[in-house]
Amino acid sequence: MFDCVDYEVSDGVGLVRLNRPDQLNSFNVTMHKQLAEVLNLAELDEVVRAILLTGNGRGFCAGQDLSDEAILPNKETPPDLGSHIEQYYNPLVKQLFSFSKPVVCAVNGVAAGAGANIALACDIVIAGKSAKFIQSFCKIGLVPDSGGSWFLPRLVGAARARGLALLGNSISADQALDFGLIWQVVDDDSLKETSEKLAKHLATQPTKGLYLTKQALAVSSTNTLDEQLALERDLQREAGLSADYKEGVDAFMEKRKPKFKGH
Ligand code: T3D
Repeated sequence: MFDCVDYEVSDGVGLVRLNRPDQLNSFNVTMHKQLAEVLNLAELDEVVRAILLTGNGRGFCAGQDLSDEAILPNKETPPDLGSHIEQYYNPLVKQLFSFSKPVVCAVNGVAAGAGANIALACDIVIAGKSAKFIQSFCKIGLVPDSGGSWFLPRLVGAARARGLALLGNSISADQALDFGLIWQVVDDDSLKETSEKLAKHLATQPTKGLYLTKQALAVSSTNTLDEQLALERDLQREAGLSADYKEGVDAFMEKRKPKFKGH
């Protein structure tokens, strides 16, 4: 269907693979547009109850394609990176972060610049042992974007966020795990199987309840305890009306496995 993004649906999972392997899946405008289209399809498709995002080839994503005309410096008309970010990266990060279904990211190789931070916008990040994470922005005079300056301090704390953002060091998957940046590291050979298994599991779970859970977690670090308790009350009220809540309780009482429908 597309050339820069592969998309297929299987067992309730929308499998999205960035597909510019020769450029380490760095973003050009076409890949942005195709990814946005695929994510919209997955959001609207009731059959899809989890997303798995990964990359083709040896890299996950090397961030912005630095050879792309749209962002090249030293032209007669200087580039407006702000408007490029507003048009492409910000909507992408918002969409991934607030997706109504769980988003698993399988980091199959280097994740640099915006490529590192779109992984952090996903709900659960699994990396292959050889993956690397690099906040490359500082090396080319830019600022962490794609939510990096928001996600990093929340995930790893202020000191590590500063170090990562100001030094731009490449950190290994194991170090990313140790820092609390990601959920799990697995052998490269088992990344595909492990991440697909996890996404398939999530696709069988109470999708609505998971979405409400994401909403609670998304705002907890800026809410007061009173605000968060009030939000939990409201979200729980909504969850309590779902068919999956009824199914979960019925299955427990009947000592059987629940069959969640996602609503
Ligand atoms: O408004 C805006 O859009 C601004 C937004 C910016 C967001 C950002 O993401 S800024 C950060 C941009 N990304 C980078 O600075 C990373 C640049 N890449 C690298 O530093 C290295 O490639 C890696 C550390 C990621 C991987 O290194 P390595 O040694 O494994 O691979 P390589 O040989 O450098 O790259 C392989 C090929 O991919 C190579 O092409 P070639 O020589 O085989 O034809 C290389 O040019 C290409 N490639 C890698 N990254 C990019 C890229 N081509 C274009 N843009 C890239 N970002």
